Amino acid sequence: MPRSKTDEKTRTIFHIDLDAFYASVEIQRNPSLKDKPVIIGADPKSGTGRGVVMTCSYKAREFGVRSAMPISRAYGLCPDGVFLRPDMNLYRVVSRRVMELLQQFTDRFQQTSIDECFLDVTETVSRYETPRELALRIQRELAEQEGLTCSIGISPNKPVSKIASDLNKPNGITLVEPNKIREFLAPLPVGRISGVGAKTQERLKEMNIKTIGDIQAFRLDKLVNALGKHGEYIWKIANGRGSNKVAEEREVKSISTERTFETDIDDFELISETLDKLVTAIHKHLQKTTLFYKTVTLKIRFGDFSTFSKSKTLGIYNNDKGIIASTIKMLLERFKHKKKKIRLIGIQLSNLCKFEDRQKQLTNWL
Ligand code: TTP
Ligand code: MG
Repeated sequence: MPRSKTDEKTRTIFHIDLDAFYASVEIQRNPSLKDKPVIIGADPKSGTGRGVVMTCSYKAREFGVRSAMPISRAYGLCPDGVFLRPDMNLYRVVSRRVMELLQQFTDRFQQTSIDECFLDVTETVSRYETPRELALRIQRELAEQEGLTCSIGISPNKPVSKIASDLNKPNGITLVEPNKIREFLAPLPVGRISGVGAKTQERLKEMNIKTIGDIQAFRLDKLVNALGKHGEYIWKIANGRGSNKVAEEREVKSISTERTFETDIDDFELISETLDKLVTAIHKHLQKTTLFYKTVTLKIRFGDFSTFSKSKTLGIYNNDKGIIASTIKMLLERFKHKKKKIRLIGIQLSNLCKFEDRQKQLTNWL
């Protein structure tokens, strides 16, 4: 049976992984840390601390510090390093903004961890000279908008792109041409395949399999006999036949944006100004989608971390900026009687529907 055009088409999958993510966010927040060994994790307590390193800057890696290493060992290797406790809230907020930025390059997007995602850019690359041009553009935007760097792996499938993104860190781009996948993989150790941990590596070693090339030379049925379904999974990846399915567009339940003030404030004029900026930002985001909203929510967190939100559900779906602004103004009035200083304000649009669905609804009424 002839295969459809899209089946035949070699897909272009990007795997994007941010470099030294938590450490890079800390350097972005405090640029005086640039070029210093920055280590995020438990308190080293002058070398007696318990707990581990979560990550560290590339400068710290020059001293031999690595993720998951005991913090006391890291202190021994790099006693003059800048040791910081993690600020997970900040990393989550930055991650969300980064992922929103990356999603703009395709609607086939799949986030796989706080700092990693796949993009199927098969359609997008047709607007660029080469896939590398698109990768450079993504790196540039990330640097300009967030001051962060990332490494990008490019190939026709997810597992190979993931392996590739790790090979030229930091700020690297590694492209594997479709007809060179097997030779690219062959010299790499089996542990490079995501999902091949210490236990599987041990089993494979017993069969004299150390590199991905050794798997390529191994018979599929024998590998399945030894490792069951996992064997088939590994064999397919080794032979360039891993999955290229990047999850389809997620169903977006809400769009939100928020801002934490440098110091807690009660100046309502400044709060209104900030809200105007948030309205502009959220509306800009909305315009990039085909979504309409029905519910507008204002969130406020006071200096004591107590958090409240007030919502208004409108009579109709719409995508109007003025309505967001006036609804937010109205909701803000309800907070004015509280005489507390404000730490954070945020806006959310929810009860979303796609423009196409809305048209369908309208025609149903005709
Ligand atoms: P990674 O992407 O594995 O690491 P990284 O971004 O710090 O560095 P690289 O340049 O090599 O990609 O993980 C992303 C974040 O997840 C990392 O910044 C901190 C966190 N993390 C832990 O908390 N514990 C761990 O053991 C690892 C590996 C990561
Ligand atoms: Mg990373």
